Amino acid sequence: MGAPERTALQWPLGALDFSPGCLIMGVLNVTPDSFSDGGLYLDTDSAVRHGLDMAAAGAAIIDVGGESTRPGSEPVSCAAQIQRVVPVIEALSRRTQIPISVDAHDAEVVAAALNAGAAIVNDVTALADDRTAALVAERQVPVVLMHMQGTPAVMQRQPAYDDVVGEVCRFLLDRAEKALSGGIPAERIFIDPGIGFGKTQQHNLLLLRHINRFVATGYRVLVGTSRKRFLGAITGRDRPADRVFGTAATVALCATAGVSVVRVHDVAEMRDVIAVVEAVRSA
Ligand code: PMM
Repeated sequence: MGAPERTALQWPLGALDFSPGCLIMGVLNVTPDSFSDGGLYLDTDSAVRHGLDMAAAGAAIIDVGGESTRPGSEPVSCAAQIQRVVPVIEALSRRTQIPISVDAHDAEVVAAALNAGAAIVNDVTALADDRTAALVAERQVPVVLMHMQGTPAVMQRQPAYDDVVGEVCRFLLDRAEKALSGGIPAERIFIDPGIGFGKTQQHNLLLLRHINRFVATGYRVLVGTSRKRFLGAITGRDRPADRVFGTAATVALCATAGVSVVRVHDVAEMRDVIAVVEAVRSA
């Protein structure tokens, strides 16, 4: 397969137009402990305000999560995740036209989020739970399949691969195959190499360097590098909020390579980065 076509994706609950190029998914973590925005949007009002601000700044999707997946983090109960994300998704989906995704993998949380108005499932376990896969198929929503080695609690202890790009690509193609056979059409499947999820510095860099291999699968690719630790290791910036320019470099690389969506915290800044890349690409 070649690169995915830059056309519109439509489904019963929403639409995304890829013709302008790479789209932005704005990160909205309703958690006390996410590495960058943890604790900032724990109350519904401030979370909704931030979501609307990101939409106004140019986000095409708002990604709402109720469980931190930072290295070393422990799972959060479904009930707690639901309590965090449902009021935010309900309010946001009433107040903005853009699709809301839920960053969750448990079927119970995903079902509650879809009932509250979410229109995309962002699953960092790549549909490990068959019940979640069945829900995605039944509700006819797009899904992000992300690669992770291990679980957040242990994933950074000793990440190991013989060929990180080949193995991550193979895993994502296998999961995409499984999704297809479960009734999810190819155009609704996004694949994501999972930067920082069970990867060393070198693994992250190799995945980005060869991101074109993922684009060449024909599936739409989503990449999340925003403010992550590997950028701090390169730039010497300890505070996630100081990693915006580092993030910008990766967003420029991804947009140039034909990545369909970048998941970022700094929406206005990355919108400019992408606008310039796309202007050059289409000159
Ligand atoms: N990264 C985080 C959380 N969810 N989902 C996808 N699809 N890809 C990612 O890279 C990803 C994700 C961790 O970052 P956060 O704490 O800023 O949400």
